[in-house]
Amino acid sequence: MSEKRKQEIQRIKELESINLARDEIRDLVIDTKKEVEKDNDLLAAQINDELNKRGIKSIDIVGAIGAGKTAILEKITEKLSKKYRILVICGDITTRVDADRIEKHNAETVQINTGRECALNAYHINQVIKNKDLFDFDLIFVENVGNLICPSDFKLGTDKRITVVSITEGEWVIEKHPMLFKMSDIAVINKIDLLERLGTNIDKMIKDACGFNPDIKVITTSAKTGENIDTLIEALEL
Ligand SMILES: Nc1nc2c(ncn2[C@@H]2O[C@H](COP(=O)(O)OP(=O)(O)O)[C@@H](O)[C@H]2O)c(=O)[nH]1
Ligand SMILES: [Mg+2]
Repeated sequence: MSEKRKQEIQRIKELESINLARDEIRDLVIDTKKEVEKDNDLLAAQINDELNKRGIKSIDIVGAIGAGKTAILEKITEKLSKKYRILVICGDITTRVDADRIEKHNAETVQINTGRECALNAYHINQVIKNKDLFDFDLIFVENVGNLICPSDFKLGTDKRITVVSITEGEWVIEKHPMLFKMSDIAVINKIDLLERLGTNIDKMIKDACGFNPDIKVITTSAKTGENIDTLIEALEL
């Protein structure tokens, strides 16, 4: 990530913290948040080293509830399981619905229930990889808790991050969530099978994503019809 983008992200984070506490303790709150993040980032880097050492590719998927993260993973794992041994780690506050769905498509799954936490963090992922025999896998996917805000605070140690939005969320959804797009390698705009009905301005969505992050690859998909799922798989550069 470029220095300029890192600085932009830091500025947004400090802006968020301004309304967090009374004047006297505000600096302390901002510093504590920075420390928590630094600690998480350190562990994420260790996780990434460990996975790389073992030749395991890893990708995490973030996005709002209902954008189609699980549906996309169902399609991807179905195709890739012919070639790779896949582990999918699913984050959800209470259920294992997503893990059960994905398991039907030839991938092993682990469900993490976060309780009230709105995002997975590196400690969750570390817990899983410590307790798994990593020699059993070539590829790890992580589906984060459905949320477009909190996951931007926590790197997970994966090689790539995909952010998924869908056209049912409206053409402003990317414009309103700069952070995740700045931090992602791939932006997926899903549910394009519904375009005719909804008339969502996809060109604006693509322009917004590229405006936040000139390096991002934007791919429009339908997890329902399978359109462009192969293009997404290519973009994973496995
Ligand atoms: N029409 C249409 N529906 C989709 C598509 N992708 C997902 N869905 C539906 O949207 C709902 C939410 O999908 P899900 O994969 O659970 O989203 P997640 O919460 O992001 O994991 C489900 O009813 C899916 O069947 C798509 O590309 N087109
Ligand atoms: Mg899901």
